[in-house]
Amino acid sequence: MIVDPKIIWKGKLLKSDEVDKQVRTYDDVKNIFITSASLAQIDKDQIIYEVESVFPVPQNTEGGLFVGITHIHPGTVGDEYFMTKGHFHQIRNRSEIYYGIEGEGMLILMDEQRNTWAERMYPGSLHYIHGHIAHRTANTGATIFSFGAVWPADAGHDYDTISEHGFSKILIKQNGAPALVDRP
Ligand code: PAN
Ligand code: ZN
Repeated sequence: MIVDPKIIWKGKLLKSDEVDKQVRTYDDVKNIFITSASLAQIDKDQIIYEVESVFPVPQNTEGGLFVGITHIHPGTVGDEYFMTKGHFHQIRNRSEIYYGIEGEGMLILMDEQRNTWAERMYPGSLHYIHGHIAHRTANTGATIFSFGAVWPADAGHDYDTISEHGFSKILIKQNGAPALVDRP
């Protein structure tokens, strides 16, 4: 038997019978930025990022994989680039693959000892995110930054640790270029 693929992943297009779509506005994620909302001068409905995902197996399936695409809009809040919330995986040892598709960005990584570093992302760049490493992405370009991700179906997302303590470094636009600096 020969059948058509159930998922099409072509550039920044992810197509399947059921694509889950999440939209994160500034109002949804304003607390991830150090810059206070009163100074930010950003519309609360401004889209910061969108995530489209396909879940071929139920959540928490051991051995299963999920696939998704994240589109981060261009812009800054104060001098902080638009970015994702970021998370550790709930099951800490679960790793993940990120893949740069369009535009340019940065992958910000932090271990459990709060050491933070970053990798440039661009079309064709591939990033192996080891288990026990928190990950967040930022758009450092002037156009939409899109990247693909593949992660274990049972990884889960621990957002609380990051929303409580943040990453130990933040990515800011300094003299027009990205700089990773200590969180004030
Ligand atoms: C990604 C992320 C996606 C959005 O699919 O979930 O880029 O970032 P936040 O989940 O931090 O809002 C992934 O890392 N999945 O595990
Ligand atoms: Zn993840």
